Amino acid sequence: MKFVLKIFICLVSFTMLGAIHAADVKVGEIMITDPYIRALPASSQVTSGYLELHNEGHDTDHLLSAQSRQASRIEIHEMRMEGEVMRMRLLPDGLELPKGETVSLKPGGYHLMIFDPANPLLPGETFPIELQFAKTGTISIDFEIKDIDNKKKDDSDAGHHHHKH
Ligand SMILES: [Cu+2]
Repeated sequence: MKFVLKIFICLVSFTMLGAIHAADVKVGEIMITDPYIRALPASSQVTSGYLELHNEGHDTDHLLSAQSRQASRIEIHEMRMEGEVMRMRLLPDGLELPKGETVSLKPGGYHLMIFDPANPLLPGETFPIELQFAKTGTISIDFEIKDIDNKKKDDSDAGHHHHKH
């Protein structure tokens, strides 16, 4: 089953709060907005990645997996409340991307779990991740490294600190 993937990349930069924001990227029918990972101290062995995926096509697509040449592995995770406990779990089948809808990977919800990222993760630099989609194929994205803990001290994503593998 071979096919030639025609890639149309549309770069749209825009400003937010006066700063240059990460570019949107469109490949096939998938629009990717604001891809970033969490900057962490050099001793950290795991961090998380976030982005928005908008499926502009007429069919459901799936984010199946992700990897990076700068990490030992990447998993697709879900974080949610079970009773009063915030829990995180691996989504072995990835994420469904219904047609016409936006699926957000964000702190406290879906995220990419990045194991053994190459250090240091310096804010303002980028981190390459390849995303595999069922229909769209592979998309390579440079995720911006952001020091989000400095901006949101009481981030509800703190459950990551208890995450062990
Ligand atoms: Cu996780």
